[in-house]
Amino acid sequence: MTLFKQLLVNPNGRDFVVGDIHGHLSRLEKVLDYHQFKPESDRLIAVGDLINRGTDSLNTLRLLSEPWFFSVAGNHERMISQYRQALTRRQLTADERQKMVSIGAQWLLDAYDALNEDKWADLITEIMNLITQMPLMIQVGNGPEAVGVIHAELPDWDWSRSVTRLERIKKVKFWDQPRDEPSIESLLWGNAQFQSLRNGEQNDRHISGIAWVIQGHSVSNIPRRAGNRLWIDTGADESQSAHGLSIAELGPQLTVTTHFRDLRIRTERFNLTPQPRFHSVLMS
Ligand SMILES: [Mn+2]
Repeated sequence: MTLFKQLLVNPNGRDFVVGDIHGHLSRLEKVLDYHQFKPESDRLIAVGDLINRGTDSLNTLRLLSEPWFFSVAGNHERMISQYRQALTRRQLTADERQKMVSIGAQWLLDAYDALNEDKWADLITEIMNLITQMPLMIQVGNGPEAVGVIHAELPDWDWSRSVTRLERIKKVKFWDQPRDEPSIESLLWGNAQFQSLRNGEQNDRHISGIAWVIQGHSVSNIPRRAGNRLWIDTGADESQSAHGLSIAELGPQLTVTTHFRDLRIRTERFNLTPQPRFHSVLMS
């Protein structure tokens, strides 16, 4: 078992990729209804950060048990896993409790404080079992038409090299160990590429070896594209009407629909531009 998951092309239905849900399950359900999502044939792949801040983190996380639902892990799932021992033993320090509050994990603290020993053991075991099955990279399909899904930022400009890097780390070991794994940390936390895009820097570089890389983590009012990288976290957990939940339908074009809090809906289609054959890196 590795931290990379490959899905074959869906022969029977549609594939969607959704931005950071952060516990907003009822909003996700409305979005899926709008797109006439069919659980018997369609699939939904999430960019991670299923939990924290919203009103129903637990049942959002439980979507991982559904045959039609897949997700990479985000930094929020990672942070919870890093408190695994203290949570399981109910030995959170005051500082750790404060940290849980600050990341929006009050839902977990409430259960931690309220449940009896058996019920808490069952719940934290269930939560950790769900989190520790999550991969960090998902690839849908094969070859140049494949689409990659990650949470934050790829550690390498080549998709396959990033997969190789990831596969050096054992899944069980990654999720068991609270310490960071520097070689892949950007997958969970990286924000530099998005910042450079925001600063208006010319940066339409492509990730080679993949058609698209769809990612979340960095919040923007509308989906943002650079090269074949597409950020779709439009801030589902933010209270402002300018924010909402974005969902991309895979196909010859990417159709990205943002469902804003004030019920506005914005649809944008993205065509793949030809990928440069040579990288300027070769000149250096
Ligand atoms: Mn995140």
